[in-house]
This record gives sequence, C-alpha cells and structure tokens, in this order.
Amino acid sequence: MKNIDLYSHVRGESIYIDDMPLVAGTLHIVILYSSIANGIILNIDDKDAKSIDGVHSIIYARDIPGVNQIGNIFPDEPLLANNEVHFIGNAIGLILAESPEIGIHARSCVKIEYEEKPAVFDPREAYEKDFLIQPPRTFENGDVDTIWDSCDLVIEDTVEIGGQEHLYLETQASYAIPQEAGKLLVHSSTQSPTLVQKIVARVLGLSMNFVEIDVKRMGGAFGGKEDQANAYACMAALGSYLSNKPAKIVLSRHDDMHLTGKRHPYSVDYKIGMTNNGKILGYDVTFYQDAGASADLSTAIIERTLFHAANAYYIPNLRALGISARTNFHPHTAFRGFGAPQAVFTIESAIHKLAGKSQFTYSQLQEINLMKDGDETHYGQIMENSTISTLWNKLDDKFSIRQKEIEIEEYNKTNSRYKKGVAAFPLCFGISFTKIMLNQAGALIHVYQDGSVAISTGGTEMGQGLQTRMVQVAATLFSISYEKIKIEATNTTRVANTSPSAASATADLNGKALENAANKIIKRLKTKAGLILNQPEDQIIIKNGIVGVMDSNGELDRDHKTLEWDELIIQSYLSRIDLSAHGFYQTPGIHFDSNIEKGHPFAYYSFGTCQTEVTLDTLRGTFIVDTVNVVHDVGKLMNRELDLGQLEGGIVQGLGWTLMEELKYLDDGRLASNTFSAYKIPDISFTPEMNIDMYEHDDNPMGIFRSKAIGEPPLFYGISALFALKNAISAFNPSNDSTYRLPLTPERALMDLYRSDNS
Ligand code: LUZ
Ligand code: MOS
Repeated sequence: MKNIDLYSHVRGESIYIDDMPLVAGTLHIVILYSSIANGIILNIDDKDAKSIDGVHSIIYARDIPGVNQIGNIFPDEPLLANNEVHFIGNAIGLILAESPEIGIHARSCVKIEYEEKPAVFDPREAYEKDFLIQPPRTFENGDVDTIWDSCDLVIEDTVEIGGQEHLYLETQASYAIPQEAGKLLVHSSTQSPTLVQKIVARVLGLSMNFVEIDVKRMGGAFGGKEDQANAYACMAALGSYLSNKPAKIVLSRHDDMHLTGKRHPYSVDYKIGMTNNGKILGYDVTFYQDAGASADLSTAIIERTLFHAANAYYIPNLRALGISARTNFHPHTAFRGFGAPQAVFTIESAIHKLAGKSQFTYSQLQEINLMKDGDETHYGQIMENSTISTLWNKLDDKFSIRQKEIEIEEYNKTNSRYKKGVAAFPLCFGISFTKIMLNQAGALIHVYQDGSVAISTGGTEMGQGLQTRMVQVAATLFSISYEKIKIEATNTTRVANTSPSAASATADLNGKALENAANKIIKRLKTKAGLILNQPEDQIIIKNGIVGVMDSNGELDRDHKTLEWDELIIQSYLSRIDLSAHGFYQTPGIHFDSNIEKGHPFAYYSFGTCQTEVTLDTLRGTFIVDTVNVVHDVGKLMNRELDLGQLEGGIVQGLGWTLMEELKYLDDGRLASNTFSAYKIPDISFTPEMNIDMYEHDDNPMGIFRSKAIGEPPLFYGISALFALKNAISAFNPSNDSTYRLPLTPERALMDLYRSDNS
C-alpha cells in the first residue's frame, strides 16, 4: 500500500499549521526570551514596543490565569520566567501582534536588564555542585567490583558524545482558536495530544474537557515534539485566552534552534574487562547526562540509557550509573533513540578499544559476546526470540565480515592518499515505553450508512506513515478496499488519553487498539449477515468486500449466496445495529520494579546488523561513506515502502549525528551553530549506497500483524560509520590514540590523522 499522503505531499497540498487559512482577527505571537544563560531579571522596559502600531499586548508570567508550570514528569519548568532565567532562549514574555513582522520588530525594541549569575555548561561540573535532576540510578547484575581479577585485559576510558538538533522541516507551531462558552480549540504540531491538552488546561486554569487538541500532521518531529510542543501550544492558547482572539505561533528556524532542546550530550567513564578468549566479563559505566535547565524527559531518557548499556551483548557483571545533571542549556529532550544511542556508542567504543589492545578484531569481539536466548539482561528480562545471531550470520554470508576487513587491509597497504575503513555492528533495541503506564492506546471507528469507514487513533502522523499503516490495518481487518477508509486527524475529542507517538511503539499500540475496535464491529456484522444468509454467524466470512459463507478451506464459498459490504452495512443500519466502536489496547506482560531496577519492561526487541565502509582522504580529512549494508529484522513485513523509508531515513540521520552535526556554543552559552550553514546535516550527495536486506519471520505476536517496530532502530546504524572512519584514520596514523568522541567530523578526522599522542 502506498503512503496515503504521497500525492498531497509531492504537490505541496498537505496542510501544516502555517498553511491553515487565517481566521479573521488572528494575532501572531513572538517570544521575548533571555539573552543570558543564568540570572535575575531586574527590569523590562517595553514601553516603546507596546506603542508600535499593530502590537496588541505583551504577556508575562503574572498574566497567566492558571499555573505557570509546563513540566510534566517534574514541575520545574515555568512557561514564562518568574524573575529568573536559566538558559539563553528561556521565554520571558509573549508579544501579540497583528503580523509576525510587527512582533519581531517590537521584540527588538524591548530592553531587559539582568543581574548575571555564574552558569554551568558541563554535566560533570553540575554533578560536582550537586545540580541534579534526580538522584543517580544504578542498574546492576553480577559483581562488578570483584570481577577484574578474573580478567586478562582491563581498560578504562572516557567517551564524549555530542547532541543533535532535530531539524524537523516544520518548526514548532500552534494555532489556538476560541470556541463558544469558553472552550478552546488548539491545533498543535505535537507527538503528544493529550499531554498538550493537560498542560494547556493547567496553564489556563481550565478542566481538560474545555481544551480540544487537534493534530493533522507534523512536518517531522524525531522526538523534538514529544514534550517540547507543550510550551508553544500553551503560548498560543494563552495568547488566545487572554485576547479572546485566535492566536498563532510558528517559530522561525533561528528561534527554534535557540529555544528548543536537542539530543542530550553525554560524558561517560567506563571500565571494561575481558578474558584471553575474548569474553567480556565486566563493564562498569557512569553516564553524565547534560539535561539542560529543566527536567523535560531527561529522567526517562537516562533510564533508557541504562537499559541499553550492553547493546546486543551478554555481560555477566555490569553496573550502569546514570546521572542526570542540570546545566544552563536549553532543556534537552527526546530524540530518536531516546538515550539508547549514547549507551550503544559507549559500549561499542569500549569493545573497539579492547580490540585495539588485544589479538582480536573489533568484529570478532562483537560476535563472541552476542547475547543468546536465555541470557538475562542486567535489568532482569530474559532474552527470547533473539534473531541477533541469525542476522549476524546473514550479514557475514552476504557481505563477508572478516574477508572485507582483509580486503581493506590490502587496499590500505597499497594506497597512501586514500585509506578505507570498515566496521560491523549489531543492534538490540527494546520496544515499549519504559514507563509501563504509557503502553496503552485507544481508537475509534465509524462505519457510515453508505459503507464508507472513518477511523481515528491516538497516534500522530509526523511523516513516518502512521496514518497509512492504520488505514492498512482497518482495510485488512474488514477486508475492504483502502479507498473506502478515511483516517481523521488526531483529536482529543475522538480519542482520549493518548500516549505520545514515540518509542517506536505507535503502530503497535494504536494498530492493536484499532484491531480491537474493528473486531467489535465485525462481530456485529457477522451476526447480521448470518441472519440474512441463513447461516451460523461463525460460518460468515467477509473477503474483499464480499460477504458470504466459508467453504471447507476457510475461503469464501462462491457457490453460496453472497452480498456486498455496502448492502450488509445498510441492512445492519436498518436493523438498528451499532456501526461505531471504540477500541483499546494495553501491552500485556510488561512490568518493572524501580526499587530493585529489575523486571520485564519490553514487549519485544528490535534486532539488526550492519556493515559500513568509508573512504578517507588523508590530505584533507574529508571522507565519504561508501556503503551501509544492513540485515534488519522486520518481523512479518507489513509495508515495504514505509519500512524502507524509516530504514534509509534513520541511517542517514544516524550518520549525521556521528559524522557531521556539531553543536557549537560560545563561552557564554549561546548557540553558535544556529543556521543551516553553520550546522551541517547530511544531504543527498552525502547519502551512501544502502543495501538493505529485510529479514522476515512470523514470530512476533506482540507487533501489529506480527511486524516489528521500525521507527528508531535504524538510526543506530550510523554509529558503525564512526568506527569505520576511526579504523581508516588508524591505517594512516597508527599512533593515533585520540579520545572516543562523537561527532567525528572532517575537521576532527584531519587532526587525528596528524596527531602523535592523545592530545
Ligand atoms: N518516550 C517515552 C520514548 O516517553 N518513553 C520511552 O521509553 C521512549 N522511548 C523511545 C522514544 N521515546
Ligand atoms: Mo521519540 S525519541 O520516540 O519521541
């Protein structure tokens, strides 16, 4: 099935918030924000700004009718500053103007005086000063402290990991429109409609049933709109509520880059030990997470870091400590992978470093330590249905892991200007929200009298194709044509209590809720059809829009009387049968006890392997990623085009994180890489050849139609490129012993090519 948005996307006809026709009287919001990283506001002089023609008003914290608090997990984030500011970009006031241009001009006329305070930009320093979001957490198994004596090789090192800007094509946006009797309709570019509803209601002092959130689609999100869309929806809602006019906010790219948090930078210490036969026995790792100025989702993200400390390996003695430290940066947030990429990069760095000090290659150590069914993870979940060894073997069969390394060694012997590098990589990623409570979803189906169908779920469309998949689910279950089904915008009045569209779990959760709703309607329809066809209802079958009786093979009996779908629907309607149903799903079997940090948090795991080859120009430090070869477990393939879209997009986004995208801040904490020219993301000419092999099987009942989650896992493949590049650098400069640091940009590669020590 093709993406249902294909034609409107290509023709530029798809509607995003900034494309919506303006309601008369709409005011435009421009945010007044802090230009210092930490301090107290002494005075705001906005007289000149207010006197500008077309400026309606300027709103501050004191004008908020409800609670000035947008923090969800922790209440530590005011919507608008109460005297204090904690990062550059901290919102102070909202300028309501007749056009965005007038608002921007007015902003330049406001003078703010501050008393500056020292700021902290380093999570280790924040930890020393006890600036913590929550007490550190430890996940542990075995006995790490005593295992080192049993190891033949023990190393310790530090890893530095950079953040990543989401760069969704559509910036943060919201449009609030007053309704009658005090109700408010808020269009929001959010992954989390219910969270936005809850926080808007809190800020305005309304109950949730006075706030309707509507999400047609987002122009990309990548985690950046899981929590951070809240603020902008609240701003539009507040502007609208106080002015009693429609109010709209669409961030400029520049404001979006300054105000919104990124993927979390981490600084990590580890110790790892193995035996002479390559078995890793112990791993002790401490993650210092740079959370930024408020909690946002940082605690959930560090939790996922701890879960993924061992990636796809079995390590019998492991201790992972997670420190979420408060700094004076924009609050960092969810980003595809949600803390797991930092964990996976760290364990891969440790294994790569071990390989360099032993007689094994990196890929040999990876293979020796792969997890097997029956292994217990450090958080207590027993591995089952693992395909990781199968995938590794398939990668080897198809792309010859060791042989490729030997070919590249040969190439490097005879080439000096260009050096090549290759690295293989296994991935294990847990599927489910780590907060058990979030693993629920609802759906709503209406079948209309003419046989057409409207479906709604709590999932949101961000370009990933969720809506297409949901139509496919309904069409398959009813066995009618896709054209008969229309999917509605996600709206809190149709489906309530939605979980964020996140954690790669959206199609599973909402698809299964939809399945639950569809089955209720199908059951009623079969009862009616049984009466019409004069057969027991369990003998009725609906197949490709035809309703009839099953033959001995369970197929439609062509010799028996049949009727069309549309005819069954109208007959059911005339018999006063309910043609609507609500469906619900909660993931069964998952649990976690955070007192002992053990449980079974994941419904299943996503597995995959890849092999990446790079070519490095040793004169310039520039490189190309030649190929990324992938063998990925997709379960029972449901939609090849959509899965391929996620695989290719994820790989390229992962490569951007590891090799190109570098966030640069000035000494005062100001983001310097605040434009597309200063912050480089992969473009089409950077995109490597990708050979993607989808490994298909039938063994995943926890996925929708036995498929497997595909949203986040492919991003991790970008990690292998960094090790391939490191190998290419070492082929030229064997004495290079530089820090494991991400991203490894051309600039850094050049320095590593000509460095002579660990400087
Ligand atoms: N969001 C969330 C996520 O709230 N919980 C999670 O476990 C998660 N995992 C991945 C991505 N987003
Ligand atoms: Mo996400 S990082 O699945 O919003």
